[in-house]
Amino acid sequence: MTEIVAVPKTKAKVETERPRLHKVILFNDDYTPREFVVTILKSEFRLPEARAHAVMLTAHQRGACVVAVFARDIAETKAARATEAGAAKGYPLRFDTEPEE
Ligand code: TYC
Repeated sequence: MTEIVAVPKTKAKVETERPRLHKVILFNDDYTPREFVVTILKSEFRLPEARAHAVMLTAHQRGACVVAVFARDIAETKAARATEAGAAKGYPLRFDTEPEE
């Protein structure tokens, strides 16, 4: 028996894109104490004191500031935990995530 095997002329090209990193963004509000924001940036995001203070100040002055970038699930978990830490104290402090370009 003669078997006819069709050989594909083109080779399937497998391209896996690297998963995008996600930014954690801190938003300003009128109620959360500055020191509390700095404390959260240090404890949840491991920012050194000076960096935490600079990020807090930029959000305070400009309305928002990128805290750091992480893999998506880590960014989302940290943003949620940090937002919850503020809510637990009755503050409207908000962190969100956004994919990097
Ligand atoms: N604007 C707040 C205040 O004056 C401090 C603050 C800074 C709050 C940054 C949130 O993301 C923030 N008490």
